[in-house]
Amino acid sequence: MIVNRKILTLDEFTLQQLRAFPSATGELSSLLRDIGLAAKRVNVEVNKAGLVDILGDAGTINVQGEDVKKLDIYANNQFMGVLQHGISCAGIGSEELDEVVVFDDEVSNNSKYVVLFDPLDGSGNIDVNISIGTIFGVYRRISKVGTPCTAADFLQAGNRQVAAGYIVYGSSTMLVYATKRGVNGFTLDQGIGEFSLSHPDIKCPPSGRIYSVNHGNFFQYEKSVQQYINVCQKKDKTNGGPYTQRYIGSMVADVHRNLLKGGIFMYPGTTGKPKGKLRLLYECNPFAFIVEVAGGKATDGKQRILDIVPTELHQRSPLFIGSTDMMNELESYLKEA
Ligand code: AHM
Repeated sequence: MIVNRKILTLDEFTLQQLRAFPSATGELSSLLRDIGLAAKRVNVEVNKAGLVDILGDAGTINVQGEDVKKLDIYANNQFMGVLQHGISCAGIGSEELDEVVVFDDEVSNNSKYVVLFDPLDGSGNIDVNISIGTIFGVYRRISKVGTPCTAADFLQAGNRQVAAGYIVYGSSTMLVYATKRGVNGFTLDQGIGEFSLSHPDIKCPPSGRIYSVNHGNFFQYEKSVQQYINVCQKKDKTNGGPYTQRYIGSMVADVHRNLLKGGIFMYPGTTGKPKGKLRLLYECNPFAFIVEVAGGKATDGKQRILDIVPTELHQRSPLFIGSTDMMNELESYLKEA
């Protein structure tokens, strides 16, 4: 008798995917399960924020020169911890850490993956109860399996990711991950404490009506970006509009919404910061991978995000990402410029 399982947990889903590839080792599935575990732990603490003394600054400044919140440190330690004690990861790079961490023990040295993550993105929003998130990208290492991983393993172009995902700690907590085969979303079922498949095979609608950008920086954007924003504001029934502007200031939540509903998210360079604010390895690459697998596009305004070969761990990049039709229209302005 075959029991009809309508809702699969994250573990069941990854195992089911494995069954389709009898030669697969299960390392990636195990890594995703580790990430799911860390996400559940972070979720518990995020939900306590306000009740216990986990808010506020930890009194240190991270490598980006920003104040580090206590919950950032907690999240960083949880994700690093599960990956270090798991069996699938040779080392990690984190937005919170100056340098990569090479795990360098027998099991880790024999693992074929490295992971780059932003443990708590949008953390400026923690103390006002707005959605925040974790973002991660998984790469197959280029150094020899059996040896400690190296810095070069972390400086690969985003198109070398084998998987990427994010967790949004919001009105419900969701984990969304992509492999080249598709994008799937899992909602945390608090009743059983498991991520359960709620959004199978996510596709980014080719057109949308939401544009997300920090309007406060408008006069610091390049003319072509300003022109496109003006176009968004002038859309009406005659030309695919009206558009609506939605910007939470928490990238995970902003891009998650646009991925499901259709839309474009922009963090352009400004006169003061030509490369913008977002980090290529921890924020842009994972989202570019997810959105492309879902059918959308992601560029830095000049080239595909996933084709950029990084030179530094913490380098920043402008980001334009979202529904294909909206991206094409934006690109027509950027090209003219
Ligand atoms: P953080 O790493 O300090 O949390 O900053 C990243 C966040 C993104 O989630 C968001 O898209 C962006 O910063 C918002 O920046 P701004 O306030 O400049 O619009």
